[in-house]
Amino acid sequence: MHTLSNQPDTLYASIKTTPVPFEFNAQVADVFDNMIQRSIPGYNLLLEITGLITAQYAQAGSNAYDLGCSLGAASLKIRRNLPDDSHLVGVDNSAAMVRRWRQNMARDQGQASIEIRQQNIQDTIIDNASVVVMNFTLQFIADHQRIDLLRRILAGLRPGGVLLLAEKICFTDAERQALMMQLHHSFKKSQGYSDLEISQKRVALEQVLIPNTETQHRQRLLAAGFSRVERCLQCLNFVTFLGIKS
Ligand code: GEK
Repeated sequence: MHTLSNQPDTLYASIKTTPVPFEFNAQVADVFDNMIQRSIPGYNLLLEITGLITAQYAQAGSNAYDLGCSLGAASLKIRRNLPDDSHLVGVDNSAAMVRRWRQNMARDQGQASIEIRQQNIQDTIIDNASVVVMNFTLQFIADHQRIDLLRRILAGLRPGGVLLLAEKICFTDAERQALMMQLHHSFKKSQGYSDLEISQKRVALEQVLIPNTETQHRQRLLAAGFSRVERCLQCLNFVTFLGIKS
């Protein structure tokens, strides 16, 4: 298991009298590695898969992108699996995340050149790409704008290039939705979060993280122009899709 910081996440441990919408500020960035590993079942496995997909699809002399790169956990896996003559671009609009990405990547010995952009992923230029990774970030983009971002990613990919897209999903079947939410709650409890922490975090995320169903994701990826869409990982209500450009 990787560690980018060992600070435990206790941000929601005490009672919040006025709930504040979740944001990726310095407090969150300080504990983010611990937070994401304890909140997303299968997160470390996804990082391994990100490395495998990069090794399989990265093309010589191309660019790789990590959209919503946070502390750089996926960026490190991508870089270690890129050909030496590739270029890795991390994009995140949080200054606190970008600062820590720089520090974490500076300790890495990889050969591929790197660049970080503090920018909205909707504005970033994507070109000459063979691998684009967007793990748990599309869910923070306004729902009606998601298709345009996917179209821009597709347009920036070389033929044979891929998008790895990981997202929290929801379910139209009410029983399945309730079961998955309950299992996710149990997962977080097993990671040491209290009921209070879990419910306060849920309220903070409610207006900010808007999940889609698996069908919505598949249809939108196909509508954006990806010729094949494969589900390559699912842990409870967290799914990873591989979109391939022919
Ligand atoms: C990982 N991929 O470790 N433009 C740029 N960045 C954004 C935007 C935006 N519009 N919206 C959110 N972010 C990472 C985890 S976290 C997921 C990704 C989570 C950034 C935000 O600042 C944060 O760093 C990241 O996307 C989402 O695998 O916390 O659930």
